[in-house]
Order: sequence, then C-alpha cells, then structure tokens
Amino acid sequence: MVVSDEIAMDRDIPDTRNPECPHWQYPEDLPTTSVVIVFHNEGFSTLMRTVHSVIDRSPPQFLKEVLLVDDFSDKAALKEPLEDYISRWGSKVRLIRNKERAGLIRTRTTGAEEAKGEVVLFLDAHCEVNRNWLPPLLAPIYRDKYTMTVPVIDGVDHDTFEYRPVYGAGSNFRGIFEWGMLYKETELPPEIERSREHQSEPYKAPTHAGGLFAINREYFLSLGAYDPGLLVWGGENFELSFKVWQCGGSIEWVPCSRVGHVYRGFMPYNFGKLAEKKKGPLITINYKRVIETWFDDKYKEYFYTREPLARFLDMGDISKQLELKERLNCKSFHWFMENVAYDMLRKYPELPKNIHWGELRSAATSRCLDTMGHSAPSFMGVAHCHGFGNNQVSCSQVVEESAAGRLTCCMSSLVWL
Ligand SMILES: [Mn+2]
Repeated sequence: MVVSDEIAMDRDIPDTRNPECPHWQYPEDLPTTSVVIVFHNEGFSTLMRTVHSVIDRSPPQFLKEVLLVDDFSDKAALKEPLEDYISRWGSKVRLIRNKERAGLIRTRTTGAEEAKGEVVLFLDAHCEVNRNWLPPLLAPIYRDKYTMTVPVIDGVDHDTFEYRPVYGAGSNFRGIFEWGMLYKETELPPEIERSREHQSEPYKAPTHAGGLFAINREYFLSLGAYDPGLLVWGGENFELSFKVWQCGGSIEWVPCSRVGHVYRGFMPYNFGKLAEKKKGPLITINYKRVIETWFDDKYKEYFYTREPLARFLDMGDISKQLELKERLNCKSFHWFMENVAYDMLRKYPELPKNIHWGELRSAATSRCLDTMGHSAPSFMGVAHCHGFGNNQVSCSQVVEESAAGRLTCCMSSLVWL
C-alpha cells in the first residue's frame, strides 16, 4: 500500500496486447455494461486506481456504470472518504454496502441483481484495465448472449506495482483444473490452434480463474447466479463454468482484452464469522457442492481420491442446484469432458481409487508427514500428529503405466508422481 499510494491513480501502463488487436473492428451498438467491483477492506488507492482505469479506458457509451459493492469493510478510508472521492464521477460510479459480511461470492450476486447494464462485468478490487479492453469482451456477447467472456490477465507486482504480462502477446492459454480442483492454465490444444486464423481471436475455454469476466446479466441471473450455498471464496469459478457449458452456453477467452491484476503474496483478510459456522475446510466444502452437483459419478471419485476427507464433510443441501440442472436440461459432465475439456485427461489422467489414505507416521519418531501449509511438495515437513487430517492426509494409488507400475502419492492439495 505504501508503494501503491505513491503511484498516480491514472498512470499509463504498457499496452501488452497482440499487435493484431488494434486492427479488429467492433460493432457500434454493443450492449451497455455495469462493471461490478466487490471489495472487503481493500486498500483505498488500489481500489480507486481500478475505477480510474475503467473510466479512462472504456468507451463511455458502453459503460453504464461502475458499481462498487462493499462487503462490510471496517477501514475508515472506505467510509466517507470513499463516498467523497467517487462523487467526482456522479451517477457513473455507484456504491452499495452489505449490512453484514456476506463473502465475495454472495456479494457478486448482489452486484448483478443491482446492476443496471445489460452486461455485468466483474473485476477484482485491485486491477488496472488496459487499452480498449471493453469492446473485445462485449463483441462475443453481442453475437451470442449465452457466451461469457474472460480477459487475459496481466500481473501487477504486489511489491513494486510494476505492470507486466504473465503471458507474452503471442502465446495463448486457457483455464482447466486437476482432480483436486486446483485451477490450472494450459496451452491451447492443437484442435483449437488448427481452427484459428488469427492469434488474437477469442477461443473457447473450459473454465476461468474466477475474478474477471463478463456475462449477460439476465442470462447470469437465469442460471441462478452463483450457488448461494457456496461460502466466501473458492470453487465459484468452476460452478459457473460447468453451469454455463453444461446448460447450453459457452466461455471464450479474449486475447485482445488485457487486465492487470495484483496477485497477492498472502491472504490479507480472514473469513470472519462465516468460517466459524462450518466444520472443515471451507474451500473443500465448496468444491464438494460443485462436484456433487455437476460431475458424473465416475468423475466424482477422482476428486475423492485426491481429497479423501471431503467425502465426510457436510456440504449442506444441494437439492435446489440439482433441480436447476434438471430444469435447464443440462448436459452431463461426460459431455463437457468430451466436447470442451478434451485436453484435460491428457494432462491429468483418470485416477484409480486410493489403496491407502490417512496419516503417514514415522515409526521412529511417531511424527507425521505434513504440508506445513505450503503448496509445493519440496516444502513438506514432519510435525506432531494431530489426527484431524487436512494438511496431514496422505494417500497412494498405483497407476499402471509400466510393468512395475507407478506409485502416486498425494497430500492434501499436493500431488506428485
Ligand atoms: Mn484478486
């Protein structure tokens, strides 16, 4: 925040688009857009720089409003000083506030309900949109209102606030996931590469990172917005992606729309009272709701192989979600795997059932293998066995690949081969 506060709200940033991008033509009657930004105790300057960049770099005729939705922040700067600051934009920037903490997911739904534009475009509260970012996101929705669009995300360094692309202008990636429901990005499969004429044209993708996307507002609400049973954060990107694809829509990533995002170094807030009500890791509970609603039985087992404890977590009632799936006549997960995420099994093959899972205890020291809160296997350690699973769950499968077989181990959200 010290660095961010020193940087101009309307600074220039490098144009990271593919050089083809300025040559595309877009319709002049694109839908109007509400840019919805949810925040909870966000830094004042990062939040306002997000708004400045949207106002400065969006054609005004397509930008209906920027709708700020405060998820019950308690920082003083986000009270009257924020209201004073945004008054310079009149009705173009609107602020609504939750009366209690609702979490990111539910607050996004509130934003969509309150929005006045035909399209809702969600941004995180610490972004900087790049040159002509908006028309390329709206054009596919204009063509087909059941398309949801996703910009390419550039990085804004959380220490220096340097703006730099994660991917070069010539390389395209798309969102997938592995069976423990960790979000991944991968090169375009050859099937898609072959069908493309230009490096800069939009392409279909199975899923998205979650924070930044545009969707027709009525369509989003007709899908039930986000499952209201999902708590705070995590898994909502998958829920929406499966729902869109399996129920007749599609997702396109748009290389000519670039948005910078500050990737944080640590989780800067807690889940407050929302987390206390639930037993077990909240994100895994969210994943369980999503896979129990949208996966077919065979694929559910792959998730339970990676997260054996999830089978015993209380995910609440999903009957409304299953009803929605029935009512919208949605396709199977198998259809999704065959037609949309067909490159996924090449990267993350089907998982056989676990042979063993539980804590892995040293016979010599009686201490347990532990992820130590890290997400890479090289950082694993041993610790006092606490018996509550989570970061001390290990499991093993034999994957028949050679005559000798191959042992796969996983721990919590880690996998190694
Ligand atoms: Mn973010």
